[in-house]
Amino acid sequence: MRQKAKIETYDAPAGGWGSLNAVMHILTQEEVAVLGSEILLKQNKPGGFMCVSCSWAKPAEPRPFEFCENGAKATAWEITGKTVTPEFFAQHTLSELRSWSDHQLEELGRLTHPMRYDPASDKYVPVDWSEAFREIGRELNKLDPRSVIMYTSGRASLEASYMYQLFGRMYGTNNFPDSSNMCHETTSVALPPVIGSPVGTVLLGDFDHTDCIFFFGHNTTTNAPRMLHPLQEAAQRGVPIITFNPLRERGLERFVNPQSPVQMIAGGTRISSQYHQVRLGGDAAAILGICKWVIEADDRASKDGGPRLVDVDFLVQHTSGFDAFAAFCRDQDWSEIERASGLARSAMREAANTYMAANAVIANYGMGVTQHKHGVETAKMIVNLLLLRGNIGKPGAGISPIRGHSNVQGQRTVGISEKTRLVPLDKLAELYAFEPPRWDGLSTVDACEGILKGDVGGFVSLGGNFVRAIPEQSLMEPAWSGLRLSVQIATKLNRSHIVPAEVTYLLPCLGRIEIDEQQSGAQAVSMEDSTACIHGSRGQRRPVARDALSEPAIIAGLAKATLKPNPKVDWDAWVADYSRVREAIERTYPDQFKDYNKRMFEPGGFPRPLAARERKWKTPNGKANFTVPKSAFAPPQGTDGVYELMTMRADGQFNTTIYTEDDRFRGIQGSRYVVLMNSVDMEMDGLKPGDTVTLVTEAGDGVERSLSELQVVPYDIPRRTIAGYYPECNGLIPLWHYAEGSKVPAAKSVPVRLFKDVIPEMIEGGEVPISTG
Ligand SMILES: Nc1nc2c(c(=O)[nH]1)N[C@H]1C(S)=C(S)[C@@H](COP(=O)(O)OP(=O)(O)OC[C@H]3O[C@@H](n4cnc5c(=O)[nH]c(N)nc54)[C@H](O)[C@@H]3O)O[C@H]1N2
Ligand SMILES: Nc1nc2c(c(=O)[nH]1)N[C@H]1C(S)=C(S)[C@@H](COP(=O)(O)OP(=O)(O)OC[C@H]3O[C@@H](n4cnc5c(=O)[nH]c(N)nc54)[C@H](O)[C@@H]3O)O[C@H]1N2
Ligand SMILES: [Mo]
Repeated sequence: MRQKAKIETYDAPAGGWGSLNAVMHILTQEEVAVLGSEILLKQNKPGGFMCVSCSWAKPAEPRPFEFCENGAKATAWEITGKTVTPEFFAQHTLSELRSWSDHQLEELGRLTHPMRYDPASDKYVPVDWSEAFREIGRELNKLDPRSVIMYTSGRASLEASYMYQLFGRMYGTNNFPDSSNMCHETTSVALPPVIGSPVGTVLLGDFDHTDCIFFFGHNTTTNAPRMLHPLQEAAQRGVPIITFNPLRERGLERFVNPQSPVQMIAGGTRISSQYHQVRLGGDAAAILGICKWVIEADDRASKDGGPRLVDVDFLVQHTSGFDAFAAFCRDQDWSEIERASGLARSAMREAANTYMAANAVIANYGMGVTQHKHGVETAKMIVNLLLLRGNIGKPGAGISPIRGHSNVQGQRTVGISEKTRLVPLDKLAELYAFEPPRWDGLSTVDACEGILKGDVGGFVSLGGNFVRAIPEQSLMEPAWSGLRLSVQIATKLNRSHIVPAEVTYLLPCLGRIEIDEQQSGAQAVSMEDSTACIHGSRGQRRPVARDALSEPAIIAGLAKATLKPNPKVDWDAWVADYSRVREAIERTYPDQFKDYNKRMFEPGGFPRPLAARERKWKTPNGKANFTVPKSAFAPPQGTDGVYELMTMRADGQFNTTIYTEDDRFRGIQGSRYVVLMNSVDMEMDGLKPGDTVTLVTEAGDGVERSLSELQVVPYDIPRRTIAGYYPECNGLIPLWHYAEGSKVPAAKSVPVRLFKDVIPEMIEGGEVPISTG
């Protein structure tokens, strides 16, 4: 039986005293109280270390405490005094550990020693680094490089990521799926053809000049809390913030800056001035509605000779496809738009009026856009909206996809990509005198398909928790035993480490907050934030695990053991002094990383040059392009008793890392096995708060995917939409259920049926279906 969740309405603002309490709690839990709090003062400051949590921009003039509640949790979690040692592994088989929860596994602390799996005892046993490298090198050389996956989670530095991709390509593979393949790959696919940049165009300073902010599908308070500071400042200036989210997120309503004594007493600032509870996956239709209002208002202005409501000069000079898009908008029927968006036309008019009154508009978005079947198209609709009034490439305006991991954007910048067209292969070939593979590699979903088919021989993981983050767990975990080799480079124990292949290694690495001593002294690393600014980061704390190596040292060790010596790549020299790696990155990308070593500690980071910011469009036709949506009108959801399930993050987690079982702002405590549900649906289905249900995926492919004992929680969410937590619900997502074009798993809309749980002894046949439509 699972623990019951305690449900309490959270009606305090986000931030405030609750945040301070949560920070104190995690510091104590992780046994880092005194030291931790000193280290927190260096978080996200020039010369200090860059937070290991989210990728939000770091200001040039930081606040005294430039960290948030969740950043503090992430720091405490990494510099914990707890360790998981060879003695621990001697006492536990992997079969036993597989019954532990995600929280229990990571809560054990930092991995201290390289380990090899011993199938006979079903345990990890200690191994020397040199032996581990040698054996992994030998195994890799026995495998076809095409059958080897080299996964990266978005935390590794630019230096480590560059070395990793070079190692992989010299070995012979382009199979570089990244956590981005489950995240903002939708953005990376959507934006290049329309604005010629795969990343956002907004800089932190733009928030000082904007006069309207849109938010689509991002839970900012929990997932990029430092962003609340510029938002709060903007809100105090009277800037409207228009939020689109099916779920009423408490944290997007009011915020108290825990660093401001006055606000702590006064009760904070409103964040969202309009809150539109759009239908799940209905954003493209909602934006279409807004665009239709703008275009029709402009048609009237044009007819009456009044001031135009679209930016005519910008449209003429910079864009292509406006006429077709405008015609499409005029043609659409309001009743269809209302049905598909779940919003009244008056709500869309309200948003359109605010949009038209603003001179500079920023549009932010997160996983509520990217993790949908039509996510690519929705991201393009956001661009359409911005282009109408020239809101890209001017101060205070732009598109702002809010990336997840702290360096996920940067990894793509330095060559972690399965798509060869995004990687300067010729340059790599020229610099290092080798012939890189020219075929496109496997994305995350492709890699999973390959593993299921038995085509994959080896899996190397630079961080992350692949088996837990992907869809289709019930098929994927058993398939893992078909792999010959699994190499896991990690800081903390997680599920991916205890699902073994034939040959399995667990290699402990230093975290970013730790002092990384190499031959030339303590090393710094760097990362790219969500606004394409590069920051240096210096470790601050002596490593807890004395046998752990840095990521660059581990990659170099693997590379030297696997590859034939190449006089053009001196792996040892790179490890001795990471500034040499940065020189190599600069040689590979001279425009992007000019004077890299000199500029990496510039306050606020140094911005990479992005043509779209200057209104130069690196698209095939040299213009910013409007797109006519093909699928803005998703079929009606929730018919025939099917619900649409979104899987999301709680306040007490970082992805698969579960700090606590609580979701403070949503008022849920003590359990993550819950389903948030509209109270009318509950009534129709005869459910009371606290009843438990089983979800069964409606896929029609013969695979059974279900999850039981989920406690029902009434919530302010649209009818026929339910919400549960990632990663607990991941087994419900079919592998083939992903965003068209980007293959990002459509984790935000999984069709499921809902059955009330009954105690099995009481009724024969187990469960009683109650979801009848
Ligand atoms: N503390 C903390 N910080 C994190 C993370 C973490 O786990 N914990 N994870 C990091 C990572 S890797 C990422 S990618 C980001 C993720 O940050 P988010 O993008 O905020 O991700 P989710 O928590 O999955 O929440 C998505 C939000 O989208 C809404 N939503 C769902 N479907 C729709 C829809 O159809 N339309 C609209 N408009 N909204 C919708 C949900 O209600 C929810 O509020 O955060 C990063 N930062
Ligand atoms: N259903 C559903 N599934 C999702 C999502 C969703 O919203 N819903 N979100 C998706 C998204 S946006 C993402 S980004 C992915 C995340 O997928 P991943 O990035 O693969 O997963 P994480 O949970 O971030 O990885 C945590 C592990 O990273 C390791 N680690 C931490 N720090 C370091 C370090 O410095 N170096 C190394 N080598 N290892 C380290 C630790 O061992 C820790 O256990 O999940 C995706 N999956
Ligand atoms: Mo992410």
